[in-house]
Amino acid sequence: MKKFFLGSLMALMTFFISCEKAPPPPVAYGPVPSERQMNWQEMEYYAFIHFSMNTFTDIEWGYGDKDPALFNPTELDTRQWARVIKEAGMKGVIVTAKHHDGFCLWPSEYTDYSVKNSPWKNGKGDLLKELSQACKEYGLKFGVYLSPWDRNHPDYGKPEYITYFRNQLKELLTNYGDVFEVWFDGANGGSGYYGGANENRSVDRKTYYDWENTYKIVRELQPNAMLFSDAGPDTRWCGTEEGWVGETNWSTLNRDEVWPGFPDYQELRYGHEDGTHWVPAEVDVSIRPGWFYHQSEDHKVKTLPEMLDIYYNSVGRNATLLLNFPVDPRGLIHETDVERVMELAKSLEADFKENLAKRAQVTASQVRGNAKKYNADNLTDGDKDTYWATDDAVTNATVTLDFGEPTEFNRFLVQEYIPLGQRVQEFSVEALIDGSWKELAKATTIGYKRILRLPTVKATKLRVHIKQAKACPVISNIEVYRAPKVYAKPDITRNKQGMVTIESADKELELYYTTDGTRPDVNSIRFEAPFELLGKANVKAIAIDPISGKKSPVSSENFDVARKKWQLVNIDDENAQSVLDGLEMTSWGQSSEKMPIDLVIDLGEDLKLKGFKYLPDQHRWSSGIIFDYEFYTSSNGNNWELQSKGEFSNIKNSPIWQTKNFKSVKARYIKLRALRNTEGNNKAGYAELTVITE
Ligand code: FUL
Repeated sequence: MKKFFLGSLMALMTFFISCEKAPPPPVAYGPVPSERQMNWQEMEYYAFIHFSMNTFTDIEWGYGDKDPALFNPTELDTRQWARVIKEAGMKGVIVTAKHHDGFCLWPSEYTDYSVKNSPWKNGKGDLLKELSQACKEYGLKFGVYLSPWDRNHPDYGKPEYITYFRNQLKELLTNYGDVFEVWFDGANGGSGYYGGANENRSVDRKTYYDWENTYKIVRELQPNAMLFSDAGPDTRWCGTEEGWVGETNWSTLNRDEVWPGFPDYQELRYGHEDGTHWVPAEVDVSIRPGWFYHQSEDHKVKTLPEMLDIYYNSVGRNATLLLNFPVDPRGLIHETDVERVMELAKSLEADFKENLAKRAQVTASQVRGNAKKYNADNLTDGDKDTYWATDDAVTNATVTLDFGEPTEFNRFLVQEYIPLGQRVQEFSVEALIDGSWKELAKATTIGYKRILRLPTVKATKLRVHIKQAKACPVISNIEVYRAPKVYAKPDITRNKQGMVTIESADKELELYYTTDGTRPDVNSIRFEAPFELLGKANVKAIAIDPISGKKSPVSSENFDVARKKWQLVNIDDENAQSVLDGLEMTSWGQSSEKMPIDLVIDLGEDLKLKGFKYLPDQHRWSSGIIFDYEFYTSSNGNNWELQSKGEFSNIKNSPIWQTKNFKSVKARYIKLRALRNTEGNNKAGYAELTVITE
């Protein structure tokens, strides 16, 4: 009897628990994503390909007047692109079907300015067909960039052009299978060939394209395709091409106040907190300085630490990442770019290898209606459709992850359940270390995904404190990782004053150096602050993990005498100091009525010289790269002796350090004379100039 009674009681309890009356889910707050936007957001990381006539003419913006015969890739292989993209962990690709110069990568029925008049495959090729097929083979989504601005078309600026533009759009949307995104560039109107008119044509960017009706074509032919422009409507530009979006990044936008080319475009980096529409940001950035391939940028492919920053500052800040490969004139993604993107893939795989949150017990300071349905363990169940939520009135709450034992971590990932809107305005992450709570990070928005890189700590608990939200927090996922360190070669620089700085991409590594050319190790001098080094020296540096002893590769810099006493003669422009500051990315230039242009320097003392080194301006739009030069020395600044003369061979394609040696001579003044630059105009630019002494 007793047994029976107990059994019935248990059954009754189970019955009550399973019938627990959970309160209804929170009501959606503000604008929310459409299904199309949701699917796209989950792609997170996909590729951009810039490949067109510009690849063969070595420019970024074609004028629209180049002969299609120039388009002639010799090894074009879209399957190589797809393979690299897939192996790099990306989910799709967007290709420049037509860039501003109007040249089409497909044999459009509506123009002759396309691959059909190029030697590639005897005019029988269709690059979009090949790429869309390769995408199918590799399981990638396919997208198109169609430039609204067309510097080739005779009708650009007139109503007829809109018909042409829409006809092209229809071709792209009907002949190549599913399209996941259509990319409309914001750069619009200006000078161009325009069928031979060679003139300036400006358009009213708000009205000329009648976007509403253009968008309708996309909705009708490809209902799942995302529409990109500065202003959306589905995804917006992030307001920079450097590879980041604001730490505060709202997916909402006052969409009707924004249009391509609107002057406050920097707002796009942050979104509008109370925006009227859901228009999440996409971060577009190139793996090299330019969007198109230039041999001169072969040495400027972004480094692994830079690539990691891009990933964490885009995907890690509630945006998607659209990473560009400038395909080279062979028609391949360049080897260096492949190597780099694979290094990134490997690093990310290591960073997110084991989700430590799965080991933790998760509890919250408050659970909506105390109902199991909204419990904190939904945060680690791997199901994106379950979430933790609080009562409507609660906008300040904590979630605690108890690891049960001291656990090392340095990455924190959190996701809001965005089908109910973006809510969180402010949160922090704390850790229980040796019995006391320590704040590791303060942050603002979350959105679809937020990833924080934290200092490495060993803690038994992690606590997320949602400090402020626009409505009760609704969080679907939390992950915690222990990412390995980044062992990149340290950077060594010396400024004009002779102060040497050594920097490591990973701030948790210790730095050691030598100045006598020997290999540095833990017994060498530890770098803690810039140190003075006035004489000639070879500085070598290494970054070492103090715990495991693991080491970075060694970096090495050869410095000659410091430029502390040097003075630029007859130049009172402050910016000119860039020539002597030891930083490769700062530069200065002079222009004149005609060549030659001289740069004269007083070394402040007699030195025994046997050569000089010149680094041209390293910027994307650099000007004044000196090609033909003469180099003089003088003991008094009046009588000059020619020491070296000639050209900086291949400097246009490879703008790296140029070293010239000459017979040893004692001098106090030097003069670099620019006779001709790579553009044939009257400019001379410099990132750095230094000497080689005896
Ligand atoms: C810009 C264009 O002008 C560049 O050439 C490039 O296509 C980039 C993705 O967008 O606005």
